[in-house]
Amino acid sequence: QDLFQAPDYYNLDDLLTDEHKMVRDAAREWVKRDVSPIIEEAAQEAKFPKSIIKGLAEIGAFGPYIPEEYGGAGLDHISYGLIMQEIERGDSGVRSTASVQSSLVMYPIYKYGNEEQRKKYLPKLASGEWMGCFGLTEPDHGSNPGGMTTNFKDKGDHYLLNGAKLWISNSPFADIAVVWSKDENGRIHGLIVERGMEGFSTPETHNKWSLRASATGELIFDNVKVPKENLLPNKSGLGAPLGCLDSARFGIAWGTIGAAMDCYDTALRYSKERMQFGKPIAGFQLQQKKLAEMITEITKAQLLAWRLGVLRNEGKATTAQISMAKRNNVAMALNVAREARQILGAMGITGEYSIMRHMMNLESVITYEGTHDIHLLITGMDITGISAFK
Ligand code: TGC
Ligand code: FAD
Repeated sequence: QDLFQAPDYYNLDDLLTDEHKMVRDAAREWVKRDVSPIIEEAAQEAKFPKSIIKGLAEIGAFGPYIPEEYGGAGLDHISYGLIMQEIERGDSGVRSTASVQSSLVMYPIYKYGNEEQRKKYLPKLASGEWMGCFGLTEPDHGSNPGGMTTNFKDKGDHYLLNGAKLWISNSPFADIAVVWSKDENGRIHGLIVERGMEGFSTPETHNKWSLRASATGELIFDNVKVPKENLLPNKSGLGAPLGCLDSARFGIAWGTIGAAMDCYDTALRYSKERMQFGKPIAGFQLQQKKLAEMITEITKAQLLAWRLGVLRNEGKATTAQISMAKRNNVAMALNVAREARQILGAMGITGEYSIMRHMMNLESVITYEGTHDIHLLITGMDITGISAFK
């Protein structure tokens, strides 16, 4: 791990500013020092390593692009992407924690919340003192969140919330949840639900073979009285949660490059050292094909992410462009992980190396934040003008 080199086959560093490189290198150093040594054991034990929360906050992973006046790091979107890339080089589950906190909890509070809500929640979320989660998916509504049944009723001085969310990252330990639910007219709104509110529970989901170092769970609302001041007032409708997903999917498009880089780097080094038939396996054409295709795909993914970052900084990146990059880069990383694992032979299935863990993690990443199929259909809808969902 200490020898990790991020492949930069097309000199993409030349496209980055000094600030980008500084932010990325700080994240990389932290991952090497504080994540890589502990993450395999955490994954084996299926425990979220809470010790890393402070470090995540220190490298600016909680709200990188949220303005400094609210405790964020005030960086641009490429910096956000680079931080996600470095974290996911360590583990997709750790990146999940950062994605959720930044894009799915801080972003909606910043964008759709009022000034009191921003001041109350954002600084504590940026420092990691409070952790958040994002409740959109329900047991019967995953790809189609617009069909959600979680709902709230206006009871005069409070809202009464009922329903359930499933597959929620960070829910078992989160202090607050941004919950999407329908009002009496069927309109979707965001509510901030706080741990400790009566009728609110967050049971953990066990037996995952993927993202084992990330805690996943349910959100159950049984007549929860939510104060009226906890409703996010500035946007409603399905577009509100979907806007948050744009930000999280952007981070995943970058993050998965990190997982792919780690797999490639590990496989390249292993192939140069592992001798069979009297020579390093790196000398066999079949292994060179795998490695050459990996670096080609990583390089293409880097270019896609960088350009998307420029567009996002300019406020021009569309949902469909983000979908294309999320879909392409996750699939790329999963393919790289599968090929890299084979290069390591039997060693590839052990926890001595990170590849199998990345591979299993990426099976979640290709499903969450919109499945591989859904992103293809978003592209299809964009280029044809016809929705396959209606
Ligand atoms: P559709 O009719 O297309 O849109 C409904 C309304 O929303 C507007 N809209 C957007 N607004 C802002 N930003 C966007 N990206 C938007 N996309 C759409 C749209 O204009 C419309 O507005 P209006 O005013 O006309 O009502 O909606 P649909 O019901 O047909 O669904 C479209 C579809 C299938 C693409 C969407 O539902 C979707 O993306 N489904 C996938 C669900 C998903 O990604 N869930 C993710 C849950 S969170 C998660 O997985 C976290 S994992 C975190 C981790 O650990 O890292
Ligand atoms: P389904 O929607 O049931 O899809 C099943 C299959 O059908 C998929 O292959 C899908 O592509 C396909 N399919 C569905 N609709 C169509 C269609 N119209 N056309 C063609 N094929 C279709 N959600 C949150 O809200 N917050 C979180 O923090 C969160 N964290 C997660 C963490 C993990 C580890 C996982 C695994 C999931 C998480 N999710 C979270 C949920 C995630 O977003 C959903 O799993 C995802 O959106 C897919 O929903 P589903 O699992 O219900 O699959």
